[in-house]
Amino acid sequence: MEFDQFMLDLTRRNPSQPEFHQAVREVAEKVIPFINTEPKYEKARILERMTEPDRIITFRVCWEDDEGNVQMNRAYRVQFNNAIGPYKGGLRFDKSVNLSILKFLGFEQTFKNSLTTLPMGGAKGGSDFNPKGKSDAEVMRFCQSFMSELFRYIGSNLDVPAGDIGVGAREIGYLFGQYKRMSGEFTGAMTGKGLAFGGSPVRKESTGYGCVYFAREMLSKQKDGLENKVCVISGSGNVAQYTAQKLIEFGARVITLSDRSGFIYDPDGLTDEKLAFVIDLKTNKRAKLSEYAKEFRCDYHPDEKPWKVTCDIAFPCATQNELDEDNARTLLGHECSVVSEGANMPTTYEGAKLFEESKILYAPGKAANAGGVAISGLEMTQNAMRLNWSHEEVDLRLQNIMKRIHEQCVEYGQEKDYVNYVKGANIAGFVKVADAMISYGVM
Ligand code: NDP
Ligand code: 2IT
Repeated sequence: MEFDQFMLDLTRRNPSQPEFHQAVREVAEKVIPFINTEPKYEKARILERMTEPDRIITFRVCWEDDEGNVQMNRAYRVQFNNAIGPYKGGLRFDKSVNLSILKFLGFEQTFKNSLTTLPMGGAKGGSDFNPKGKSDAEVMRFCQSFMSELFRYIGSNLDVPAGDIGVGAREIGYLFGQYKRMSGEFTGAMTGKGLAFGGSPVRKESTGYGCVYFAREMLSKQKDGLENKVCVISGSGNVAQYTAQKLIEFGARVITLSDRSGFIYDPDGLTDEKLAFVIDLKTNKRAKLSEYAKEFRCDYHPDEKPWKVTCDIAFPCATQNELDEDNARTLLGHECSVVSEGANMPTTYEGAKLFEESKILYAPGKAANAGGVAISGLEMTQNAMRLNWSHEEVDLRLQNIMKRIHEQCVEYGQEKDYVNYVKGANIAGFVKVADAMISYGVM
């Protein structure tokens, strides 16, 4: 199988989808050399089949704003692959949402879910609805209208959505409430639910905690740890908040957070108290991070990203392509030696190449942020059993899952003098899905 020809065919078949091309390129680069040593995958054309979604559902969402104006958005569910379990993946509400972004996310999700060791296929969905500045009532009407259409395509054994950018506890509540009403049943057809209605302990914290647990695994293989490490985090939403919380608990120093309007630089480091302020500011007040700089008298850098700040470890936890080649070069120049991606594909193709070539500990999102969907998988398990585990039990399972993901990356990514985590994650994620697809024959 030839990489250039494969990518040419893919880009021809999917024009104007740069994020999707980028996600496939990063996988294909690692998986094609592997396929060339295992002829059964090429014969069954597994990679071609894995890069074509099972189906894409797209629909109109109409809703009324508080002034009585009719508003319209476009929404999607990309059901990418259900070879190893029901479709599973988040919903994103952001003005930037388009098919290229959701296809990249659904494709990544298939590999990530395979790595969790749990039985989940890959999917992603969302809408170009922009929740910024909307009232709770407007968000509720949008969510109800969105789910009135989506409900017929999801279900606890079919497709189980969850949150992502712009979809947090508030939105999941409205969406699940409408699902329950439309379907006439209470089933675990969504995850990230509130603890009062079938949610799992630790789900809210799981992506961030998992991302830190993964960094701990990488460091511990080098006989190192997180204590006293200086950490730069981007984002200040769900993933960034709980990445920061776990780092503080482990004795690391978190000196930045960011949002769309800039970043804060707090050289003393965040504390639990400062973090509680951030969580309230971003989750309840939905305000800007500049308020933090005012409250705690630290530097605020408007319209900038935090990558110029000297650190030992970087945790990009905001969005795709937020860390480019120049940023990567700056980080490496400052001797940053660990990058653990909380966001999905936060590093550009060129930036990721630099990290790989430098042989630092570089964990791609599909490995490092898999803790979120892993606990979603455990939420499904608990819903099916109709009982709930304790916080401690779920957290322990999360730590074990991140350990197993790390082991799989090492198994497939060990090179002579270092572990190539990108290679390891891509091949390990591929093998399980590919073998299942081969078992089913041609379909
Ligand atoms: P949230 O909506 O809770 O937070 C997103 C954060 O990123 C906010 O601080 C937001 O800024 C910032 N951000 C979003 N878009 C941009 C942009 N274009 N430029 C700069 N900053 C931006 O989302 P999550 O924390 O849930 O998701 C963050 C990332 O993690 C995403 O890549 C997501 O796909 C990934 N992820 C999430 C999981 C989860 O369980 N939630 C699981 C695995 C991965 P502002 O506050 O200004 O809006
Ligand atoms: O990107 C992701 O893994 C998520 N947004 C979480 C998906 C999920 O189903 O919990």
